[in-house]
Amino acid sequence: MPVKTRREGTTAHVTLDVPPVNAIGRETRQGLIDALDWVEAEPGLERVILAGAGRAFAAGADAREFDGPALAPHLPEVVARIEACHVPWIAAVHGAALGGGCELALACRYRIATPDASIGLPEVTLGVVPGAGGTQRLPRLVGLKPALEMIATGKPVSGETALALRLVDELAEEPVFAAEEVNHELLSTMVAVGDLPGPAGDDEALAAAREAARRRMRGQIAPLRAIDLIEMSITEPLAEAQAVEREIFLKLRTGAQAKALRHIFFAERAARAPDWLRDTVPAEISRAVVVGGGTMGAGIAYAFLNAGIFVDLIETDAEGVARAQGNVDKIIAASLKRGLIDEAAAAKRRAALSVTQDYAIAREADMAIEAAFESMAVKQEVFGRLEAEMRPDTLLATNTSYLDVNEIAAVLGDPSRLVGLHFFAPAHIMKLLEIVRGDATSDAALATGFALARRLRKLPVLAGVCDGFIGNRILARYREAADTVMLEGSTPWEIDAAMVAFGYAMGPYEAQDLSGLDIAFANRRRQDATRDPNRRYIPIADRMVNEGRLGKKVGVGWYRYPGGGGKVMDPLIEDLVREEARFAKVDRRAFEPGEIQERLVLAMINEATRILEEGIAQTAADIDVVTVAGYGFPRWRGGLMHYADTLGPKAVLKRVEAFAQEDPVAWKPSGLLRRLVDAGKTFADP
Ligand code: T1G
Repeated sequence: MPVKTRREGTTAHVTLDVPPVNAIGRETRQGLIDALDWVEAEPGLERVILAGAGRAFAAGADAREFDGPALAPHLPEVVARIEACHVPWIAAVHGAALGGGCELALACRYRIATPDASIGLPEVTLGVVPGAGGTQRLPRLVGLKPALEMIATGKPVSGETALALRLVDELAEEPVFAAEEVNHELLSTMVAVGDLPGPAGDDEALAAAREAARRRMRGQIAPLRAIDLIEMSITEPLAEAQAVEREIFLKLRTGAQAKALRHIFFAERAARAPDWLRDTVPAEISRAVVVGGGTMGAGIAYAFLNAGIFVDLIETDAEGVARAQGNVDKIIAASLKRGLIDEAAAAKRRAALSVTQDYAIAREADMAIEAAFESMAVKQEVFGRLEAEMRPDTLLATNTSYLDVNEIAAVLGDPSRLVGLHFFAPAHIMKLLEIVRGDATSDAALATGFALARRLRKLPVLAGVCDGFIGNRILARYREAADTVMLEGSTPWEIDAAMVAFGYAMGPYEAQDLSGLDIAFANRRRQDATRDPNRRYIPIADRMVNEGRLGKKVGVGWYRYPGGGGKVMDPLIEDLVREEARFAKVDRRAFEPGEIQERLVLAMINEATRILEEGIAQTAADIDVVTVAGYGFPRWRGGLMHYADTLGPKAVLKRVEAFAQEDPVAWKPSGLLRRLVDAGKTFADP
């Protein structure tokens, strides 16, 4: 039964019970209608308390229903009946009251929440607008500006903030008990939210909200539609405005952006240990060694400290120890400054960290991860020392972003202990974690890696061993395609602008300036010995490094950064590129943004199909999680392979074959791409 009802004296309890988070599907809506019928037939009731079983009030409409037709009874009908019910309803909120869950609470006469509840209308993050009156009731209750902030960004508020906004009437650690105590007279005087007057107009706030939505959620339709609806709440009667809201919701729900955002939402939740690991018991990790206290090592250490894991950070010498301690302290101070932790939590983290040169401390550890210099010799030496000290059943992990995990494992007496845990900088913030399975990696090591990812609240994606695993291998093709377009006629800023127009927050060249051109340079040098001599090589990025243009950190890269400030175009780059084009005997031509986007994205898609074909990635959805969570692919396009499916394998193959006429090596279509077309399958098909 998705909705449970019981009577206690003059109180009716209506409880949503759809594990794990009370998503509101058709059966739940019908259950609420049945509960309303029951309440309206029961004599002598004075209040109805609406609550959620388990860890949430209600996570909102069941988004899995959005691909099909809207099924009666519809949520607006449920909301309207609750609001019109002759017995006042009280929402007793704990955990999440989001989307339709929040709209149910807005239909109630009175709202009580726990201080740490999460209340909001995040529909735009799924590419839709609230569809059960949220854009009309929330502004009536909290005013125009708070409603604009909450709905157009989709950000929920805590119970504490909700009280300050008057979104809830009371805070309580036990909302249901508090609901039983609400004064009956008070309850009977509460006005239905839908009967409140519309909010005062504020053209400045509306303009600011639209400008923010265009900037922060560029290319997305739902936020701007939501603002239009909120603006209607100022002047239009509820019924008329809600009809428009419902129409817009139904239209967006089946649109490309909503499908893409729903896809990535569920793909991220499917990013977990593969089924075949289900019966493998992961090791318990309470103490971890991190070798290397640079940016990555300190970030990894802090991610562990955040998860309540004790960390022994090992560095090579006293200077390294001091630097590592400083790096972790900087992160703690930044978290304090941003209000992510309080002083007590900061002290707890400091107390759970030790920084040392002494590998003997590894004897106490349940696992070790190295974030040492990206050199095979250095990493092998580190693992040799760790293995000598650690218990034989403990996990050994490498954070390498490129090096061969099998070669690293080769120095171990027991290579089955080794797994790649590829974090992304900043490691305590970026959610993506590539879990790299070496030839010898045991199921136990993998299971522990996935369990650790869950504990660190990361998005784990299983990757096979190859140069760059999943994300960096696709990134290398993206950059190669960009350099090719640049040599043949474009500029870094034209290419960046094209990819920003596609939906990236920043283009490939600005991104390189931020990360530093020397990292990729070092990787290209490492690949020199094995690079395909028949593959066209664009030397421009090498020349940049050789001329000291390492990126923002030195004030000049693909752009100049006068005074360490923002990027400015540098005419010298155009001369440099023209000269390299002359050396390469290339007749340059102009490239339109659309063609730049197509070449760079298709290059990534073609490489991604190779990654799937080789089993380096398990599914197309995994590649979507990697590209969105780790490489800035526009979330509202669903990820690289979801986007590829909007084009279709047939269209992708046709264009890749056209480009292959120019360069048969770089644009060789993968076998999988051809097979999908022949079979009439999509990239998402298993
Ligand atoms: N629909 C369907 N399934 C959902 C769901 C939803 N709205 N929310 C969560 N799940 C599933 C999720 O896929 C996972 O499944 C499990 O629940 C636990 O989720 C009409 C139109 C509530 C903060 O956008 O933000 O209402 O993997 O792993 O980390 O106006 O889930 O176990 O099989 O995320 O504790 C608006 C979406 C919908 C909220 C809990 N609501 N959900 O986080 O658990 S549109 C949202 C969340 C709408 C109305 C409109 C989070 C959470 P599985 P989880 P969590």
